[in-house]
Amino acid sequence: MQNSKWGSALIRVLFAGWIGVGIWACAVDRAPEIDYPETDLSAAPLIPKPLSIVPTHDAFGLDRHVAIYSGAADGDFAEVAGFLASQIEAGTGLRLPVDGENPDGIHRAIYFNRTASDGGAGYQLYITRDSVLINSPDAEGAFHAVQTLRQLIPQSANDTLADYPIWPLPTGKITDQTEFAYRGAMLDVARHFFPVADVKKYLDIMAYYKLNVLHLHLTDDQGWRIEIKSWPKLTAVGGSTEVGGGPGGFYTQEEYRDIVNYAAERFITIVPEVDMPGHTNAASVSYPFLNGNGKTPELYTGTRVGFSTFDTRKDTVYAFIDDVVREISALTPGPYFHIGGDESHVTEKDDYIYFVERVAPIVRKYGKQMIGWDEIATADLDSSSIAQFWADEENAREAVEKGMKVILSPARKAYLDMQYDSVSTYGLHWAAYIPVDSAYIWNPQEYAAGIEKDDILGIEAPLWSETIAELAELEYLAFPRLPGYAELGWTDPSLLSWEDYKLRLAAQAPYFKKMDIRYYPSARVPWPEDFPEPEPRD
Ligand code: TNX
Repeated sequence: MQNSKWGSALIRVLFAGWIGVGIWACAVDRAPEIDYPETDLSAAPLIPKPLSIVPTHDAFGLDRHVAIYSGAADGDFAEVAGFLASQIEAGTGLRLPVDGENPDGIHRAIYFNRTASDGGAGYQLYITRDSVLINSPDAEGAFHAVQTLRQLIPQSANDTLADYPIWPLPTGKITDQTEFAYRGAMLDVARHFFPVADVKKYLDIMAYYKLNVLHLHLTDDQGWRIEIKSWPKLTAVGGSTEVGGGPGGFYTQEEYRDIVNYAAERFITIVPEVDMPGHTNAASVSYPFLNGNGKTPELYTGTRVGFSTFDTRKDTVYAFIDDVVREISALTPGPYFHIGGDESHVTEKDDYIYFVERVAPIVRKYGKQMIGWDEIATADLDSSSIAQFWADEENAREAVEKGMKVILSPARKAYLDMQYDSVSTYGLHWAAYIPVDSAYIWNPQEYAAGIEKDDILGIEAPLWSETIAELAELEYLAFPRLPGYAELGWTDPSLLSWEDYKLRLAAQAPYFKKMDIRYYPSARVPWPEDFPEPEPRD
């Protein structure tokens, strides 16, 4: 099965390569003979690690003589080709023509080629001395190939090979596909608000590591962060502060749409979360009827959890929720709506279950699949809902028994807001201290008894923001742990080891620097010696 699959894939690829070279022969001049220094594709510090790498120990010279061809009549491939060109320009200054007609002075080319579908968001990348060929059944796979290619571009050009700069890429063949369809990160923009630009930077970095879901925790006790036109006080009142009493903030619908589009250009799905029936103080301050206790609560800027609840037996609460789900769903092209559902400590158990079972059809009515934190599995739900396992393995197993898929975010391994150790700045430690190696050394497919690969939609690394107010602080907690979760979501676990990964992680330092990421320079990672640690911002 495996063999014949690779066999037919190989024939397709050879065929496509042959066509590609045919096109190339018409489009390009003769390449000058250049003696490249020895290269080894298998030594490239790629994250996530690809399924297979076969090095051929030569080089493709990325230089001003390269053109990009997206493949005729493939609109979505052309967008991916354009993304590649813009990233090459940002990294090297080279402005490579995309789909130009026989541009002058072109010696080499990067070709996109659509192949028959074989699933897995996968791609093949063939790098020879004269061409780079990206084979994929769809634009998503081609986009993943582009990320691999970006990671192969040296940080600085070689200026001694010719009288112009050349960035030599190691040659060989990479065959790759993902282990899990859902490879997520979460930002809590409710405890502290983070503006659109910060979210976009996170999306840029996520895409580089092939993460494909950003879950936005949009509401909590301390703040409501998304404009709802039919209930304007949610943001006018509920969005007006944050933990510590800062000014808070919120996304207008236009800004949220901008985030959604920016993510979509990077093949990232936005999952909006409105956390209910607990974690709802900000909503109830804005509209006091929601909590049903006759009291108008005050804005909350502390960090306690589990003290607020909606009145789950009141029809007007569901009319409110219907409006919220309708407006957010209309702005969200992705398939999911996250209802929260965690830590509803002051909601009676019966009321909680009644609530989840009443919200499920509302989410379905607006065409979305419901996700909730693992507690929702205690309600009577069908297999279309998804449980996000964060704390209670029993809940996760209950979800699996109901045929629901599970997203793995176990707090002891996957919570980016856990401190690295007892002296590291920022973060909490209620679940664990999570040093960089511990964050990586676990197998999602074996983490919880009774939860098998087929039950797992994917993994997600949440970043709660009680202790972080600025982007630099957010980055301190997310990096360098985030690329490890990207690898756990993407790569076959049998290929992974910390000893190998830590070297590839250390090699990310120049990328972190280029992106101005204020990462935590953990001593467990052998960072390049001549490389400066990030300076605190300001
Ligand atoms: C638990 S995880 C929470 C959040 C907190 C987080 C802090 C989850 C579903 N609920 O409300 O922010 O711990 O680590």
